Amino acid sequence: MSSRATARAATAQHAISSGDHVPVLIIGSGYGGAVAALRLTRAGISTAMVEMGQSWTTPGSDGKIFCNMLSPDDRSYWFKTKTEQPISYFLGFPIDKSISPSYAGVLDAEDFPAMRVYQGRGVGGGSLVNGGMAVTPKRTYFEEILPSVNSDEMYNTYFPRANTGLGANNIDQTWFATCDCYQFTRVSQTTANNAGYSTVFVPNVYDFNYMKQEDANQVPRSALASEVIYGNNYGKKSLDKTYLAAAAATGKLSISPLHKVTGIAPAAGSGYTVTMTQIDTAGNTVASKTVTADRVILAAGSVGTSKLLVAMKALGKLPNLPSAVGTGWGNNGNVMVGRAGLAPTGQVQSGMPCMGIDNWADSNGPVFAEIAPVPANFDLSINLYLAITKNPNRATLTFNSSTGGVDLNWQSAWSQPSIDAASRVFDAINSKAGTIYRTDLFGVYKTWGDNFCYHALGGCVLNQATDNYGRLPGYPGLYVMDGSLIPGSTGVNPFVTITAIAERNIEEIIATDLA
Ligand code: FAE
Repeated sequence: MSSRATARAATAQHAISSGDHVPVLIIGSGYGGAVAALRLTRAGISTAMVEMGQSWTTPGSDGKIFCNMLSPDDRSYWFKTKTEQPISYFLGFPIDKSISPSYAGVLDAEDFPAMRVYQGRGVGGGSLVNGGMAVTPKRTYFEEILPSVNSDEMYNTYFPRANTGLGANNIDQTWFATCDCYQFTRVSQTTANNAGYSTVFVPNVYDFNYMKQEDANQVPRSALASEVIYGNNYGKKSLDKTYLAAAAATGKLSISPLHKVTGIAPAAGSGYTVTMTQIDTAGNTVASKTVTADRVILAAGSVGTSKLLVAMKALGKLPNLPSAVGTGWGNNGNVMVGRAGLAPTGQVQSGMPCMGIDNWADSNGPVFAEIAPVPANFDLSINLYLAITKNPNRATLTFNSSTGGVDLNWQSAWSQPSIDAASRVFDAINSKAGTIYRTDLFGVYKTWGDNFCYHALGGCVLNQATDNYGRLPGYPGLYVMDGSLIPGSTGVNPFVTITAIAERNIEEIIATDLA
């Protein structure tokens, strides 16, 4: 433990210093931040990035940077002493495990009263922990959710640019048809197709050629070794290997990990004063810093950016922010569900999903259901799904003056439209296949995982809380560039949408504001 902490701390040696003045400061290193960093640095602009999580570059005592899902240790969670797994029960019994010490782990499970929001923490944000599914939204739905955005430009230029930058690739369908590690997907596919639902292959940023080599025992295993939500040691093209690596190669990017921004206010004259706390991996405060920046890009994710802006408005630091800041938050209609499958689903399951059940065209309740693995390393004959639904409910983030924190008012009952839509699909599949729901994975006799989400979106919606390119009105040089711009739903897994919108917005901002 101590050798790992020491080695990792060394990666922060280029940390931003108190009193520094920088041309551009990016808060957060997920998709929006990484795109901004690459395009700004390629335009010759020196850019400083601060990230509350650590830089995941140094192996621990086991020789691995990340732990796997079967043996979670302190690296798994952001300052917890017990895992908070999405599937936290099995056969009705709690299966979360103790982890210690409390540590700056890679996955945060941030709890609000009726919603747990999973988020990545570290240089690379959510790309470190996600399933890598790189899905371009359906054009008609994109036009519905973001009507102010020119969809010709998006589908001709920015979605292709995003997919290239992210390194999205497609599975070899011949290999898919026979490999053991996607047996669970084939079982789901067959039962869905038999019930009349179509299934689609989806691209992923995990290198499928690497996965094939894993399968052939030619390289160390990652996707086939139960590595996903606590990080992948090999194979995945997370942002630190794509956008951020390319930005760093310009020599114009500095990244300060373990720096959490706590305040933003206009500086005397122009620009912004940004306050931040530097911590060590045990959570101790190392330094409190104040820097100034000509321009600040908030890329702290839907929850992170919304919390900062809502608090700054309420505390009078950015009092003129629009009232739409903090509104329009949604969970992309996420609900999780398991089926007890009749056919064996395979002992070794790839952690990277490659297929979805596409029932989005159903006007009674659109569903796009990711066929998710259960990487338990033995055959449980479970079919698991993360269903993305068109849930109209939206929550608001508000400042709580008694706690000093920001609340999210999502209500449990608001997940019902998601459950209704997903049940239509899975009731039909179960009925045709003669299978049943698992009721033991999300609680005791609880069928739906409806109190957590992977896809937090909104809170600072494009063309509502910002202008049509992410500029915050009344505050020149202050921008939003992440999932908070997307109005609570995008109909598929969201990071391609976030990346493409960031590509579009930063191009306009560089051309217009920084020329
Ligand atoms: P994000 O990637 O969350 O980056 C924000 C960064 O800002 C984080 O690194 C934070 O630590 C940092 N930060 C926050 N507050 C502060 C602060 N005050 N000071 C400094 N730094 C701060 O934001 N999406 C897909 O498209 N496909 C998938 O297969 C998929 N699977 C997922 C699986 C899991 C388990 C999870 C949790 C998410 C998954 N997602 C998936 C969602 C996806 O990762 C998420 O939408 C994006 O990461 C959001 O990108 P942002 O740039 O908005």
